Order: sequence, then structure tokens, then C-alpha cells
Amino acid sequence: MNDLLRQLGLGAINPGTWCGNEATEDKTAGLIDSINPTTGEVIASVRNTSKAEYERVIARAEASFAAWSRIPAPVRGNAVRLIGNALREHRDALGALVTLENGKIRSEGVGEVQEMIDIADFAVGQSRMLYGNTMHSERPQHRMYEQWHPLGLVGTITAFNFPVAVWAWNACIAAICGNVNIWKPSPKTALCGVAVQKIVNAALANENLPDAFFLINDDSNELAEMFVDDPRIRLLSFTGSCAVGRQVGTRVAARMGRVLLELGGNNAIIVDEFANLDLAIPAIVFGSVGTAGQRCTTTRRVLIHQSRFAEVRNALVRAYGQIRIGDPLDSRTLMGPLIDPASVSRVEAACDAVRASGGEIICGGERLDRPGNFITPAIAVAKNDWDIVQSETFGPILYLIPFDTLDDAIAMQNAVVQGLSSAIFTDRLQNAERFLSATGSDCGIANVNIGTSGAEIGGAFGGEKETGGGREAGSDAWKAYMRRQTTTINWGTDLPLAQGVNFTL
Ligand code: UN1
Repeated sequence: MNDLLRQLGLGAINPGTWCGNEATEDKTAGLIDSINPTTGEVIASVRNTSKAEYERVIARAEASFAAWSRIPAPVRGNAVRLIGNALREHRDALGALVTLENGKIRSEGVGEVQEMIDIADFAVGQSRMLYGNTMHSERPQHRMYEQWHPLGLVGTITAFNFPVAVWAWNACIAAICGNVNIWKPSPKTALCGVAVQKIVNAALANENLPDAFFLINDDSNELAEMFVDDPRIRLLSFTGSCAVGRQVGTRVAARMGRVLLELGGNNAIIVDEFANLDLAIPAIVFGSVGTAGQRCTTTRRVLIHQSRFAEVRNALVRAYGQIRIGDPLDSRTLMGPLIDPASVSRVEAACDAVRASGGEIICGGERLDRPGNFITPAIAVAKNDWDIVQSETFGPILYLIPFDTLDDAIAMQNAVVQGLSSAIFTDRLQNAERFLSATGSDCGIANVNIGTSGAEIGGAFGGEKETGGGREAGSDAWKAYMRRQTTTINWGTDLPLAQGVNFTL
């Protein structure tokens, strides 16, 4: 473990405040202990950012923005290319750190770094494609077009469950758009934040560029609240629960700032009478157990046609019996620990709530007798309208719900407050298209014969309703990080007014 920390340039105590490649440490600020969820032991510590340091970070970032925003976008893209290259070099080590600090299995840890590399590559290309429209003016000898300018300081608050990839979605795109990034990672994965900050800024250190990547750390809500309320942060991108996201959204709106919210999901997979279970069962298992059920895209509900209910239920219980739970660094492991003891208790409480509602836990929900935050993944037979099914328990508990008609299944799939991800397994074209139609799934993501999690970066990522409406990563999500300016140029010698208005002196 010490080798890994050394390889990533981390020590026992790490400065948590970074302006580009320059770190500061206010020794009066407390330490955040990074806890290994597999053992409960402290891995290393990260120093909190003090209020005075926060002010310095903002001032430095504002000065950087004046310079960074003047650099041509393709040159900014080249900087992001260097970041992608540096991440390629550190893929295995950073992936291992994600596994160590977050508890997701090795392949998912490395996959997360791959997701950073993918978005970096995407951003390089996007830097030459910040297109605006041109339009025909209704007035003679006039030209109209839209152009896109950077916003300024972009703040990103990320969650523990994707401690590095979600930063990259935001930071790589925001940077090519000409913004300066300030990141506040989850205190549960503070070491990952420092490691990324070091890799990224070291890659840019000799490039003679202004600083574009800043880091702050805080394990109380104090600094986070200052950050959210700070009018100098022009866009605040927040990933986390619906409850906290609602507060963030309201507070940023109160200061007329912009917000990008990526909040909770209550994602369902529909298995109809025509589903190929060779695809559906592994997709459901990965969707519900991957990252120990701690993705916002985790499969939480399976809506099963009643003719296939017993078959699907039995196949899932059999598959769950084969899930190897243990040290996530061991390549044979399929499910690691949850992030903290409170998360384990929440899964147990969810199992109790199922029983109290008259439902049945058909497997799992038991703590493992070993150190660390381990619990066996649970499956329950449940009803869609139960409170516990309606709320997102951020852990491995899966609800099986029978349905009669596809319309019923779609109605149930949509009858939750969240709207992130959804999927149908069917070999029948009509059912797939019905699910994808305007009156089908109401989610930001709707898949056919693919599970709810594991989206690629090329498509815009995010969801509707209480998921917050934000879109990150690919497609045209870059527009959230820029301001649009409509320009009309009169190259004639008259001054005609729009709408034919006559105003002659
Ligand atoms: C999240 O859980 O916050 O689609 C993001 C997925 C990943 C991203 C999840 N690419 O599951």
C-alpha cells in the first residue's frame, strides 16, 4: 500500500489545497482521515482547506481565468490531451487507489480512470467544435450568429462513488470551454482528489499555461456552503443525493448562479415475456451489485412479466449465490465493501422495512463476520408503491416486482420521483420502441438489452425530475459550461428595425 501511495506522490499527511501545481497547508485546519472500507484502517490523511486559503484559491482562480480564457480553445484542448496522456501512464496506480479508498473492485477502479481518459480524448476533439449557429436576419445587409464564451470559475462537488471520473467529465469539458475549475471532492475519497490533482497539474507544469485546476477539501459543510453561495462560482456542478441537491439547487438559484445537478436514481429494468435471460440476468446482476450498489445508475427495481417471474427470480438468486464478496483488490472479487458502516446499516434497515411492509427478503442482507463494511447483496419481492421501494437506498438491495402488461410496467417504471436510468430486455421490436417512445420511459437514459449502469461518455449523462435535469460528459453537454451570445451585425448604411417597427425622427 505504501508503494502505491509513493507511486502517486502521496504521503501520510497530504496538503488538501491546490492552486495548479502549488499546494498549501494551513496547519490550523483539521485532517481528513482516508479510511480503507475493506479494513476500517486509516490509509493516509488530507488537510482541510481553511477559510483564508479558500479566499486565496478563489482570487488565484479568478486571475487564472483572465489568462486561460484568452488561450485559443484548441490550445486548451492540447492541455487536456496532456492530461489524458498522464492519466494513461497512471491508469493502474490511480485505479488501485480508487479501489483502496472507495472499495469498488479493481476492474471498476481502473474502468473509472479509463472513463477519465475517454472524456479527455472527447474534450480534445470538442475543443475544435464549439460551434455556434448562424441565422438569416430578417433585415437586409445584416448578419446574425451565436457564439459561445466561457463562464468563469466552475465549481465541482463530487460524491464518493465516482471519486475521479465525475470530476473529469466536468473538468475536461469546462477547461476546453475556457473555464477554471475548482474541485471539492467527497471527504470520503479525499486522497483520490489529491492524487488526480497532482497527476493533472504535473502534466501541465512545464507548458507555460495559467493554472486551470484547483482543489479544496472540507469534511464539514462549512466550506461547501460558502462555495455553493459564492457568486464568483458561475456554475456549480453537484453530484450527490436528491435531498442535498435540492438545497444546492435552491441556494445557487437564489444568487442567480447556474447549477448542474446529477442526483439520485431509482432505476428499473423491465423484463418482458420476450426477454433473452442470457442477457438480462448478467445485466441485472452487474447493475445491482456493481460498485456494491452505490452508483446513481444502479439497478434498484426489476419489473418482470408475471409469466416469467419465477424463472427470473430463481435465476437471480442462483447468480447472487455466486458473487464473490471480499477484498476488492483481489482480481477474483466481484463485490467489495460499502463505503462506511452507516451504509451497511442503511441496507439492513431497508431489509427491515421490506419485512415490515409484508415483503420477503429472498436472499442476502447479512453482514459478513470480518472487518470492513461488508454485507451480502439482498433481493426482495416487493411492491412498487412501498415507501422503501420509492426511496433510493444507496447499497445492494434489489426489488423484484411483477407486472401484467407493458403499459403497467412503463407506468411503474415512471412512478418514482427520480428519472435517471432505465432499461428494457426484450426481443420484440414493438415493445422496445413503445418503451423508447415519448410516452415510454421518462428517464434521461433509456436502454434496450443493456442494463441501467455503465454508460459511455459519448452520450450526455443525467436525468429528469428529482435527478436534477443536468447533463454531463458527451454530446452537447459542453453548452452548460459556456454562455451564449447572440450577435447581429449591420453592414449596410440604413438602420432598419426588427419586426418592421417604424421610428423616424
Ligand atoms: C454515478 O454513479 O454518479 O453510467 C455515475 C455509469 C457510470 C457513471 C455513474 N459511467 O454507471
